[in-house]
Amino acid sequence: MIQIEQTFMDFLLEHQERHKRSYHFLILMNSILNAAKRIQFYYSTGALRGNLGMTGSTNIQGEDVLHMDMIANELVKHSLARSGRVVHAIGEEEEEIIVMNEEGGRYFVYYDPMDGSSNVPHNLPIGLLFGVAKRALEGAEDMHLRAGREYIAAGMFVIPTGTFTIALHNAGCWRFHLDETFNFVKPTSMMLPISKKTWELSFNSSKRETYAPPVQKWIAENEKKYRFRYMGALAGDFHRILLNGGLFMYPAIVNHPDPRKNRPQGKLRLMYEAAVVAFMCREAGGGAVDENGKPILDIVPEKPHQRTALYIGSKPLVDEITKVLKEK
Ligand code: AFP
Repeated sequence: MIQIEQTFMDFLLEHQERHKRSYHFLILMNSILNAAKRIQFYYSTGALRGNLGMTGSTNIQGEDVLHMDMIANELVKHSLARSGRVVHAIGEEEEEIIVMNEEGGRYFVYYDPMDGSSNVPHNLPIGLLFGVAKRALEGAEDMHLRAGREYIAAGMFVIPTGTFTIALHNAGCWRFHLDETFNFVKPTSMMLPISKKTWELSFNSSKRETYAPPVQKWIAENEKKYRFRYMGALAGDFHRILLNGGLFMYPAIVNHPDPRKNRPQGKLRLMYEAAVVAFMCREAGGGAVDENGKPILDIVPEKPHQRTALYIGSKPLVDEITKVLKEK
């Protein structure tokens, strides 16, 4: 008898039918999977095709745009539009809200098509991050920007490793792996480990002196207790935290020797970076807060590319750092 692995779409179909939900979400997720597979292909062949370089232009975030940023963004936008299920989308490379099917669309999608672009020239892991929220099906839809707690799903593809992790509202956090038939298969439930044995700390150590002194003090008192790992791509670093436990931090920059380089509002983008991993972390039994110790999922965005500080991971460590942040 041959071993036939359960695919993500099998898994999602069962989930939708178990909860007597529509097939619209399957069609949306299929479009996101198509985009991820195409990004995986372009990135894996990037060096051969000469696509790992710069375009010479800068994006809304003031960052240099890579060819792969553009390619990934085009692939995601194309797939979402083709699904016909998206009211509007917000993407890291797009200044404005991307209006798609305002009449017939059912979902809002927030995405970072190429997270960790500093790894691209080295063909090292990058991420496709996405969050999904649903429009009001009864009554008028006010098109407000959704807080993380309103998301119905959030996920990330770590490319080119072929891993896909998705969380569904009140239905857990699941990891899938790309098989030889280019299907994501073998659903594995992800829960942050209780035992501290494998816990890790992850932050940009070269910036620690620019963090708030109480945060620096907490790091100095705790860093010898845990392994340190940092790859400079949220998707990759959070991918590790989900399996090993611990704490990933991208604190506010408030103590930079050059005050113009301070970032009291944080660096990471709220809607398509922080809220995405925070939603997944909640479903995996963890927590996530901002620089004031406020739950990331409770932050109501005022603008699409709003930034935030992020402290995310195992609940006991998040509770510890929340206490420090609230007392500062
Ligand atoms: P890009 O996607 O713009 O490269 O930014 C990556 C990121 O938003 C996030 O993935 C990393 O955790 C963080 O920035 C890395 O920032 P540093 O290079 O300052 O450590």
